Amino acid sequence: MKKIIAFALALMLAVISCGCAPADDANTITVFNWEDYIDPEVLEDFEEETGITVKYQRFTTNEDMYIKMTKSGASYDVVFPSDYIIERMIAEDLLVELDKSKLTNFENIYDWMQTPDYDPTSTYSMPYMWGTVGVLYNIDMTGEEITSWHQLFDTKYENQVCMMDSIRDTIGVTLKMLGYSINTRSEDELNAAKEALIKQRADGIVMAYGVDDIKDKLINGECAIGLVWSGDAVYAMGFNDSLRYSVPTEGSNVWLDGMVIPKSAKNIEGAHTFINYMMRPDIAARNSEYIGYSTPNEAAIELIDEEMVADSAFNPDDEVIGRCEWFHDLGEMLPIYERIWTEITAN
Ligand code: N2P
Repeated sequence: MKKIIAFALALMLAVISCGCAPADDANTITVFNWEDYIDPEVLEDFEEETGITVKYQRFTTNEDMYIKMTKSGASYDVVFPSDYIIERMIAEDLLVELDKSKLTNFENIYDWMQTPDYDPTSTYSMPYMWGTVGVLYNIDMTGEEITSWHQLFDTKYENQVCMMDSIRDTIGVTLKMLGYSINTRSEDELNAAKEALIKQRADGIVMAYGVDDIKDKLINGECAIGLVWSGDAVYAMGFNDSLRYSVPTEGSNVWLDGMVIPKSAKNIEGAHTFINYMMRPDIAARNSEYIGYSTPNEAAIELIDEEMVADSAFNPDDEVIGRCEWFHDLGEMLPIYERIWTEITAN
C-alpha cells in the first residue's frame, strides 16, 4: 500500500512539475528589442490575435545586443538591430533568409527603405523605425539654440551635458564635429576624437554617460543638453515645453533599425508572423506614436497624429538627412574603436 501511495505521489509531483503541458515552441516566440521601443498593448494584441505567446527581452545598444545574441547561448526568434549591425550579421552568415510570401505588409514600406545599402534586396531584414542622432536641449537652461557639436564641448556647460554610452554614436558625432566621417578608418582622426572626449570629461562638462535615461534627465530638467536619438527627443518634448531638438550643422548619423531572424531561432514561422504584424499600418502607427520614433511604413503615416508628423525631429527634411551619414560595419577596425572607447570611458 505504502509503495502504491509513494508511486502515486511521485506521479503527481512529476505531472505538477512539468505543468502537464510540454513547452510548445510553435506557440511561443522570443523577441529581443531595444528598451522603450514598442507599445506594450501591441504585444498583448498580437498574443490575443495570433495565439502566439511573446517572451519579450530588451537591450540598450547594438553592441550589447550583438554580444548577447552571439555569445550567451540564448536563442531569439526576432531581433531588432540597426543597419550597420545587420551588415555585420549578414557578412557573418548569422541570419535566416526571410520568406517574403509571409511578409505581405512589406509593400507598405517606403520604396527607398526597401533597398537599403546594408541589405539591398531586403533578403534578411524588414525595416522597423528610423531617425537621426542629435541634441536635445532645454532652451530655458541654455539660453541659446544648440546647433553645433562644439557647444557640447564648451566649458560654459560644466556638468550640464549627457553623452551616450554607445560607442558609435558618441565617437561618431565627435568625428563629425572635427569634420571627419563617422566611419573613419584613420587612427589619427580617431585619436583626435578620443582627445576631445577625454577633455570634455576632464573639463567636468559631462554630467553622465547614459542611454535611455538621458531623455528622463532632460524631461526633469536635471541636465541642459543631451545626445539622443530623434525618437527619444520627440517623446521627451511631449512632456516638457522647454525642450528642443537639433541635428547640428556639422552633420550626424541617419539610421534605420530592422527586424531579423537569427539562424539560431526556434520558431521561424512565428517570427515571420510577428514581423509581418509589426508592418501592419495600424500597428506601425500605434508603435510610432507611443515611442516617438518615425516609421518607415508609408501607409501608417496618415494614421499618425498630424502634429507629430509635422515635427522636424520626427520627420527630418532632405536638407537635414543630406548632412547625415549612415554607419557601416567597421570590420577589422572595430578593435581599434573599442580600445579608444575603453580609454574614453575608463576613468
Ligand atoms: C530606443 C532605441 C532607439 C534605437 N530606446 C535607435 N537606433
